[in-house]
Amino acid sequence: MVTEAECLFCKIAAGEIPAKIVHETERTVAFRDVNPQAPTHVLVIPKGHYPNAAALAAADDGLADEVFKAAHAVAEQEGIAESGYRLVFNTGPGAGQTVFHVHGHVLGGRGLTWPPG
Ligand code: DGP
Repeated sequence: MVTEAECLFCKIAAGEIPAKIVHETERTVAFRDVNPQAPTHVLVIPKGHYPNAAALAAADDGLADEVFKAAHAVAEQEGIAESGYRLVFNTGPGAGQTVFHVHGHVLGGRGLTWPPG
């Protein structure tokens, strides 16, 4: 279990580790993925530490709404809101989650196939 003190995305949110930030609100921040899988690949996170999407939803304080709104704002800013984009929250190791600070992947700028791998 990763503690908040050790959490990579907490450090990015705090500005302790550099990232290409593209959008920020009081409680969220969005930055480019270090290993992009599409022309636009941005990660949207709450600044507070929640290990996954279920924990964020359980917080029930409007923060999940803010993360969704921030993701759509990123899509508009990146010019992919009209053509379509994918918002993915890998939740748990079996789904491919590798960083245990909830993050939504905003992916777009190319045709996206279904089902995902
Ligand atoms: P996931 O597999 O859903 O937990 O996604 C984690 C993503 O985080 C993965 O696409 C790569 C990205 N990532 C990992 N380390 C860093 C980092 O230090 N900086 C940035 N910008 N992205 C990172």
